Amino acid sequence: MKQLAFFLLTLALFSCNPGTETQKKAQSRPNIIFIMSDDHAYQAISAYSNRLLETPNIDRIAKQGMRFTNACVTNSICAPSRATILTGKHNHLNGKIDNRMPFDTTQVTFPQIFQDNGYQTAMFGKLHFGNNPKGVDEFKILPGQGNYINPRFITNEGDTTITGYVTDIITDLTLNWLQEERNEDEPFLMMYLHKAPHRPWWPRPDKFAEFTRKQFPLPETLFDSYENRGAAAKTAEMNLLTHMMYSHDSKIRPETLEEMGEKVQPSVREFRNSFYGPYGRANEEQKAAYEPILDSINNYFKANWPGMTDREKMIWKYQRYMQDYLASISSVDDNVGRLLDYLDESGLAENTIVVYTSDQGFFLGEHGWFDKRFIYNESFKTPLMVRWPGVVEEGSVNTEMVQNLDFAQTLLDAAGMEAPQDMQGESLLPLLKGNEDAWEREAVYYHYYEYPAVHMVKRHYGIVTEEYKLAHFYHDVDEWELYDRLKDPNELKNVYADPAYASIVTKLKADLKDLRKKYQDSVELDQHYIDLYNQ
Ligand code: SGN
Ligand code: CA
Repeated sequence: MKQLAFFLLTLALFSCNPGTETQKKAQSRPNIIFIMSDDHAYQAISAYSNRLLETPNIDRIAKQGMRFTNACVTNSICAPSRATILTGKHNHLNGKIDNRMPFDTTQVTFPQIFQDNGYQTAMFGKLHFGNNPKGVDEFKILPGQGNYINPRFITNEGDTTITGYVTDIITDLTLNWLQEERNEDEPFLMMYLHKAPHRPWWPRPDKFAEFTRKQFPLPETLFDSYENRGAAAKTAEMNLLTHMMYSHDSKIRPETLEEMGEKVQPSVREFRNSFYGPYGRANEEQKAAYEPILDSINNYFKANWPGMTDREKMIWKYQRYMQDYLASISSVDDNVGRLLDYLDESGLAENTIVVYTSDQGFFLGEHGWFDKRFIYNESFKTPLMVRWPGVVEEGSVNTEMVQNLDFAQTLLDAAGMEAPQDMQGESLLPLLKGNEDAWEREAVYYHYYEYPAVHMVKRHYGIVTEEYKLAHFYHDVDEWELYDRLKDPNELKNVYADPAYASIVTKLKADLKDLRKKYQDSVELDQHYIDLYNQ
């Protein structure tokens, strides 16, 4: 009996040990799926707010992991945000201050470190740099912004065009790599990068039909007149009524506009290219699915637009905008669901970190705007959710000020790799493990550059704490703005000159100076980038 018990115990220990070891090894080298959408506002994720849309699949990541409510970017624009994510450095150091500057590929990016440490790495979707990505074994990326319909991809083996809808295709490529191409014995890093819901918001035909039947609640600040704000808000060109384009954005056919002549502005030639550029890629079968929906939008416009007041026009444009933007996200959500289902079915879910984020936030009619760029909340903040079974507590919420600057170090830390000394973020691992005491950051630094350019948002940098936001618009103008984030969450009143805030201004200015120093930004660099831009 004793002998049998001993035998069983030895067997149990023996069979247990390798299991635990494998588990440990797997836990220390988890797979990573980094999902990033383009311009996906947190206001359009139901884990944050279901005012506009249900996103049950993206919400699964939040429900089974951690949702960050104060995640933000260092510079609210596409390619710079991606450069910050990849290098773990602010744009004034990685040099990718705006969408135009080339990305310096001699820099170390975090996928390269994964690759060097025995991870398989892959990237599918939108990167936005002209250069091919480094550090990824396999990639199929959209050139520049890419296209919604029948998109072209740059790959290791040359260019290819794939028939279909971009969000579905990027997911097909991702799933195919996971199922067929990777080596099951090694961990992987997958960069799964959606183009949607970037402008000009072309949904898949079925979603287009579904969402054009919906109406959405208006944001409180849709009719903002930019009083009590600075010059930058007043001169920005991203107002729905004034700057959103009929054809390019609202899907009014150039022919409709020509027919209406004087009743619409501005010139119709501009609309033809921007409408038939993206839509002209559709084949006959695809067009047949879009046409009836385009007919109904166009017929409504023809019949009603000339008689509408400005207020009614604004509301109509907002509804058209939301219909297409949210329909595009609905496809992202379905496809994230396909990926999560596969992770569950294959058993990969258990040892895979899943991150969901966007390259920045977006205005969904708040302040009457679309687009991003500003340090103001809707564009400054970005969605962030992280699922890691057994490590991150299910359904947890974190309110700390974290940034896209932190992503590289976080993922390296999670996989047990050393981050280069010159990365400027902080690993979020303590927060992910629920150890908030280990987190000391109280303020973040922001710097936007792309001016003059589309949407005309002036250059500015600033400091943001949970309570306040102080921004300096330093180019073209010399203006400061201060917002009391707790008392004025919609950021409608610049209180910089209010004597009641004088001591706060003094303190924040000193802290901002320290932050600029800490991150090695300076007046000289500001000027350097203005000079470079003017060359
Ligand atoms: C395009 C868009 C702009 C957008 C920039 C940058 N116009 O120029 O509205 O601000 O990209 O976006 S569109 O012709 O594509 O509709 S970013 O996400 O790449 O930074
Ligand atoms: Ca973007």
